[in-house]
Amino acid sequence: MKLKYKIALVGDPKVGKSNLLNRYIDGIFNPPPSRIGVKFYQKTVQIPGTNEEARFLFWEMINRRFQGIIEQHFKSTSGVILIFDTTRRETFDNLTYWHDEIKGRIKNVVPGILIGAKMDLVDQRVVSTKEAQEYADKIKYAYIETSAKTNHNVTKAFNFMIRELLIPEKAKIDELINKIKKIEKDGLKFTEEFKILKKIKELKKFKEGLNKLYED
Ligand SMILES: Nc1nc2c(ncn2[C@@H]2O[C@H](COP(=O)(O)OP(=O)(O)OP(=O)(O)O)[C@@H](O)[C@H]2O)c(=O)[nH]1
Ligand SMILES: [Mg+2]
Repeated sequence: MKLKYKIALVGDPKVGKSNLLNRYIDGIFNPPPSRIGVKFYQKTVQIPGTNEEARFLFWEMINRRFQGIIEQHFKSTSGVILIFDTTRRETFDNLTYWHDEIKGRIKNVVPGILIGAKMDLVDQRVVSTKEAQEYADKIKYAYIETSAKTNHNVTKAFNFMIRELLIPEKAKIDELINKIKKIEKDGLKFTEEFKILKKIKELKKFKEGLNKLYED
């Protein structure tokens, strides 16, 4: 099974998109800024207990001048991370705009999460956890607060996203197992039956591995 996902990070300028990705992928905070139109970050993770891997390609818009490129990338996006800055009210108010943008550009419904960034800046905080959670509930996204600076909840946030992406994958595995189980075993050679059992075992292991992927 080839698992490949493209995930868009969307939100106002300077909310902390790059730093969240830099922290998650490279374990660093505040690297030199990039000037290119669309920036990509890749993460490949081995699925525990199997020889398979899942590939995640994250991308963030850097400059809206690159509209054409952005359109193209949105087409194949499989998940969305919506971000606002907990210290700037307008970045929270603009979420409605961003959410509409996403809905307009991505045809299929894709899973998403909402991130409240810079939670380390406690004294400057202007958006409460409660109101952010309420907005997330409204748009049916999971909500989590992070700090790229202190590395609080960063991996957890991406694991939330991964979990959302894998839910349909696991449903597909269950379907496949059920289909295999329904195969008429009468008249099958022992070796064929053995193969079927082996396949079921493999699929179950794969599903277990997917569950482990976002545990920690
Ligand atoms: N205290 C604190 N500052 C942060 C955090 N994340 C980002 N910043 C700061 O916020 C500013 C913007 O961060 P970026 O990661 O560049 O934000 P961005 O959304 O990628 O910005 P653009 O791509 O330019 O729109 C920088 O000055 C960062 O140092 C955080 O978790 N805590
Ligand atoms: Mg950036």
